[in-house]
Amino acid sequence: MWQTRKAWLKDWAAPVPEGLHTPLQTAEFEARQVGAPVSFTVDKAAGESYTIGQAGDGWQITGGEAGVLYGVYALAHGLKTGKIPQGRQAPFYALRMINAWDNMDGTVERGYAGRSMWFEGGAFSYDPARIRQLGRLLASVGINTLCVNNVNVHQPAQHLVDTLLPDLAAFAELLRPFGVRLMISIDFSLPLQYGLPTADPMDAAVAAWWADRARAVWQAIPDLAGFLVKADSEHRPGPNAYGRTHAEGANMLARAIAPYGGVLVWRAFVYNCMQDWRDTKTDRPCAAYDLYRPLDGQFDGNVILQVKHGPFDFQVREPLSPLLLGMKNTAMDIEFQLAQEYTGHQIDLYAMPPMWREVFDQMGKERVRAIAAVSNLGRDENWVGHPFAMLNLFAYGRFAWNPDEDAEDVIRQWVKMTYDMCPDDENSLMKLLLNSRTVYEKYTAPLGLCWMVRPGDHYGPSPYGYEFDAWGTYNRASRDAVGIDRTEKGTGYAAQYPAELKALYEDPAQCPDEMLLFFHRLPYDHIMRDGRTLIQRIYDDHFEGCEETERMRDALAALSLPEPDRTEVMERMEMQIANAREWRDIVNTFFHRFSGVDDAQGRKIFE
Ligand code: GCV
Repeated sequence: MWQTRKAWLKDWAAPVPEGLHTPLQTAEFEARQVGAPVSFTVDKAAGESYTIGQAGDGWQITGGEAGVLYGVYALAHGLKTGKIPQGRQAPFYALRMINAWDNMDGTVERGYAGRSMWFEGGAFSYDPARIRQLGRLLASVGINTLCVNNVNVHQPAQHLVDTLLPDLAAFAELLRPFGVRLMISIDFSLPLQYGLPTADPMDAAVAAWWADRARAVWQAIPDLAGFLVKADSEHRPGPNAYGRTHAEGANMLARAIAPYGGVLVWRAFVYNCMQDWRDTKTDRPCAAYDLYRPLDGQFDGNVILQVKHGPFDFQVREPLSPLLLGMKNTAMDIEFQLAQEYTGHQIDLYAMPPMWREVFDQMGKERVRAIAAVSNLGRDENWVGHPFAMLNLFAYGRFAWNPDEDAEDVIRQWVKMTYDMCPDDENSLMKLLLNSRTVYEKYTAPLGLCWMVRPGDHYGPSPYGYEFDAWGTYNRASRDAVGIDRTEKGTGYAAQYPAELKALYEDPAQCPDEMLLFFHRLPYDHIMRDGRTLIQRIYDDHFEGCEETERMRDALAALSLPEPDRTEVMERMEMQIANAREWRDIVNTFFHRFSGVDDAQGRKIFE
């Protein structure tokens, strides 16, 4: 059970009792575990903010209704890490979401931590004690919204807006005392299932149908946060079928839910997934900007356009989505993926804070109004499959609250709160995690090339697996060169960026190495900034990345990790090493066969 494991909530290991109804009651309960008296002053106007002060031999927390709960968790964390927040603390983003891709049959799309925690057999099915602990888990890192069902809405999740409403309401009730509100994913074509001849957003009967549904939904769950919609994306229905724009589609839904304060989160993950690989003009990364930029300013005030952080799909390395820089008059949120779909399936280590730091530094935190992340949680005893994958959930909460967080500092906090280790071990684990993304990147897809992953499950190497497919996912490796020219002379993608960035990316001599093959098609003998050839750099990264996984194993083995984490971590490390070897050998052989160039250091490359 969770209670017996070492985790950052280990001081909060007692089960959460039934009968808590408000965040204040939860705060009062949690305060009993702090080990010193805590008193609360609630000022409703303070919302989610809080201030922690000393009061005699105890503590005084002042804040809004949810704020006092965040305050008590912050106090507990601070006592553990030695850093109690000073002064008034308030979240930078008001909407801090987890998007669960849970299906009602109990499966989790791209889930690597077991089955759904709340769905099974086409119905809600859960252990209420576990859901209360989920509430604590989310609240303790400041997450305030959970979208319960997959953006790919399969039956019977369509009934979340009618016959399943009582079940949804009961589920919402369990999370409400933790300040966590629900959201649901809806299917744009739903009116068709209910006998309407069309789902055209400009049809008055369709709009009335949605308005009626919204009334019923908010009557059952008055604090529902809103609807999340994947439309015209990967065969999902949407407004395009009726010749309508995405602004028209989103606004119709937004107007239905506006009277109840609902937000309409509309995903911008739209591209042609039926592309002919022979077509070299269509370039998938261009798609979202081409579609949405002309609609800038046309969305209603309660629409939030949800944009994945990169223009493809959570690849190991992508540049920032140009949409995030280009939409000046549209409320947006940025979407991250905690589920490690392309980043090692919660088997391989991939700590995300360094990536998020880069994203916020490049984008500017003000560019988006909210933040979302695809969940990495499941029914597994340790919630996340790999014990260290919890770091990503924790760190996501931290960045959602304060996007100025420092990656190293967040990782260190998580280590401190999770394990009782000597400072040397703490440091060594922190460094290993901080470096884990670079290691993963080295042994997988080189220099910003994407999609070298096995089609379907997206684990392990398959350099040509997506090459002749319809998904717009090509590296176009040949005897002479690899990569796609995305400059103005090529697909023009780089021109979607502001001038300064465009200039940087357009010039192979300035383009950051890690993005080089994302923006350029280059010959294998292209000389990199450090003097190595492109092909040698590919070989070196793959050999080094693989060797580094072995060094990671040795470093981990030397740590004083508690059981069962130690066994789980070491088992997964062996799987990671095997995966890294597979990547190294397949990618190196792939490029050796094309280029005919031998490794300058004479290391083993298979024929
Ligand atoms: C939920 C990728 C994933 C899909 C996912 C989709 C999305 O294509 O592979 O599983 O579907 O992204 O974000 O909608």
